[in-house]
Amino acid sequence: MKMVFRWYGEKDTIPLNFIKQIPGVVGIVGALFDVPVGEVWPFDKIMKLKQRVENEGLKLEVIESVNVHEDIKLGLPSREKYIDNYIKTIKNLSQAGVKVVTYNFMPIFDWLRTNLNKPLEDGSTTMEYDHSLIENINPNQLIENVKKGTQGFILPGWEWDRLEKLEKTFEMYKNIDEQKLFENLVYFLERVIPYCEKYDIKLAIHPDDPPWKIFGLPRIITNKENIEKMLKAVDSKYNGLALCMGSLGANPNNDLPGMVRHFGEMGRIHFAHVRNLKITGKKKFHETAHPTFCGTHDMYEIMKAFYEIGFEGYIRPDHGRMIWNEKGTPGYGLYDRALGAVYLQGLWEAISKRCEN
Ligand SMILES: [Mn+2]
Repeated sequence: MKMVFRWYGEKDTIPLNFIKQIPGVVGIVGALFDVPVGEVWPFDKIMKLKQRVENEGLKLEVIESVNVHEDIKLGLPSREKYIDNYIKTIKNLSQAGVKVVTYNFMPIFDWLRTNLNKPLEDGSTTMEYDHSLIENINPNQLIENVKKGTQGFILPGWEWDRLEKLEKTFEMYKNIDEQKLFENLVYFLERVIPYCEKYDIKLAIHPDDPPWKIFGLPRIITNKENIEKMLKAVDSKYNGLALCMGSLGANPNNDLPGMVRHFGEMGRIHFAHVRNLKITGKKKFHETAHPTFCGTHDMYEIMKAFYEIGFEGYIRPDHGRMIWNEKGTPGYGLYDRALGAVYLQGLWEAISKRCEN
């Protein structure tokens, strides 16, 4: 297991040398945030980021994310150009020493919350999702709420320009059901995976967050069955997973340690987000600190599953609360994620010593 930490580049409120000071963190999970979705990531820009990260004694082996252009998800003829660009980006990343590239295949929206600043009893704030609120507002209102909630900080996965054309995009998804979206994903993978094999880049899909339909849009990476179907459709170890415990864990029917064991034994988990959350109702949850007692999921059992499959990939702590008056991107402050990184390593050490003796 290699512990890594997400970093948003020069606009991040957290300096790289602070990340370096978190015990056990060996690298950052990065991206180029100024290249529009669908365009090729220039090699020199990737190298500049790599150099910057390596100057601080950290590694840049995981990218999150190279986002997939909407035309690929929609299966439009223009997808060919965007897939060609994706392949060129894969090649450039490979030449810069990157090992894993994360992406997702969620229509229009990336991860979604209804409150980015929910106060908890201890005075910290966290992100919450309540499906009943989504049912009563239109997507434009939701976007406005999210925008306000960020308090001016960057929000990963949310491209405001793109979201301005929302009605038109929704119209285009009218005839895209789960089956069609799945076919478009397979088409993309069939074109890209041979190049991932050639350039030795593991492609890792992030599950849909939350793992159910929103605003009538299809979601296809939400549970063991549909993940299995996706892995088998293009049966290469380069077609793998960025298994996010937080995303999948919002549905209490998902057996998280079981999924780690199952997909781990298939050799298809390349990257994992490990965090906790608290389910508080039907399709309602908020994020919590990482330890087991803070939320719904048993983090010991999750880490034990990773240990037992002999996991050698990358793990990062995921969304944290905002604590100690920190201001920054919701879910991506320094303090709570640093506590998470150390806690997960504590579990790992205890599990490994117990198993060895
Ligand atoms: Mn995640």
